[in-house]
Amino acid sequence: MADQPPLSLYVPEPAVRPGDTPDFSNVIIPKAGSVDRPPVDADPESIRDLAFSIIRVLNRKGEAVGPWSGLLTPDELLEGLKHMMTLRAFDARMQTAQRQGKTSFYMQHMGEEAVSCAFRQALEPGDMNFPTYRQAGLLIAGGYPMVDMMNQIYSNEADPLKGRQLPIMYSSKEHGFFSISGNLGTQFVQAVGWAMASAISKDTRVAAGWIGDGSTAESDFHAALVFASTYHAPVVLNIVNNQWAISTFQGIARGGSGTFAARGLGFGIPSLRVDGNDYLAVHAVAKWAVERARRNLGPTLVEYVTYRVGAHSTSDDPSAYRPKAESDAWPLGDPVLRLKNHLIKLGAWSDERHTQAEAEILDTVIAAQKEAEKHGTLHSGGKPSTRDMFEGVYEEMPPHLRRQRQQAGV
Ligand SMILES: Cc1ncc(C[n+]2csc(CCOP(=O)(O)OP(=O)(O)O)c2C)c(N)n1
Ligand SMILES: [Mg+2]
Repeated sequence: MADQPPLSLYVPEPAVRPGDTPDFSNVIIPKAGSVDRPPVDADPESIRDLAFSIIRVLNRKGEAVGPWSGLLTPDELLEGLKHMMTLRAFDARMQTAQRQGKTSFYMQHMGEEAVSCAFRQALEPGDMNFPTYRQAGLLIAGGYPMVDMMNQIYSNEADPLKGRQLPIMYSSKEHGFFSISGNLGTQFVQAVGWAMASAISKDTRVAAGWIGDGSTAESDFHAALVFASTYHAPVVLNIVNNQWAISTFQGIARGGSGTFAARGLGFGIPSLRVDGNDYLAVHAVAKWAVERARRNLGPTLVEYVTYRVGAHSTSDDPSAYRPKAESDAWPLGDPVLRLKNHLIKLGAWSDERHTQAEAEILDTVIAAQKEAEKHGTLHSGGKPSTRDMFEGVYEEMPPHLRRQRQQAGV
């Protein structure tokens, strides 16, 4: 073997680094309306190309085109626009609140608002999401009170989770939002397990699992695909490819070729890629996948192609690892602007009405914030009581906790 060149490993590298010109030439974007819409019971073998393309509805002129269009009325689209605008305004206020020391930690959704807001509209009451910290749009679009989210962010006396979770790790069974697990990847196995339980108990509710591009490298991702495909679990498996996993570019988890969606093909799972910044496309694909689950046709894997515009969290500074202007160069645009332009094109909206709606939404968010701050913020006002720490976990408190509570004198 002495005449063989030495072996070496391939280590994927991002195309550009801080100071370089952004380069998204590797993101191949098909024309809006150009990807087929197969029937939901299509043979997975016959739709393999959907894992390598990008389903898009809104074209550059703001028109909705092609076989995935036409599912939502102008009123429903307007509602969707307001959900995304609310999430964006909420994020901006909470980001500032963190800088003001009112909370320890916050994570924004900037640029990814369409993914969770539009997906939520494809579900029925009783369906269950297993989300990550980047899907608060499921709650905003699902009608969960903003003030409850803020109470948790502030860890105040009205925190619905009583200080047991990180500020943004919400939980609401009634809103189909399973407690966020901090250990990424677990959402996928939990969603598949919940979906299997729903089928075993002959229920009609379906589940949705959520994972980021980086987290698909966790073994839980693959284990979930094994169980979902073997038992045809009624679950939608969502991969949000926002190009970054903190400072790690998506090519590390994906490897040098293929797509995240294509990982489902080896399991025989119908796998689709969709423009994550196109509210209409996200909703149409979500509907397709949810219908498959509901009709007992089994799992669907969906990759949302999007971009994380903001920092990973309030503890992160992206200028250390990517060009400052990279988000401006992202070729799929801004989801809020794209839906706004579509509604203007339909004659259902205008710049003036948009500006007015922005002001009204900001007022609503500020009012919720004032209400939450009456109950305290991180360093001032009321806190969850020490007694609360012992409640709400066990139906009947075990003896060791009773002893500890006595020792704490509460
Ligand atoms: C099992 C596990 N490993 C590591 C972390 C630390 N961590 C938190 S967020 C994150 C990046 C995740 O990136 P991605 O999956 O792409 O999701 P995104 O934040 O982009 O939505 C990491 C590594 C974690 N929470 N859980
Ligand atoms: Mg990511």
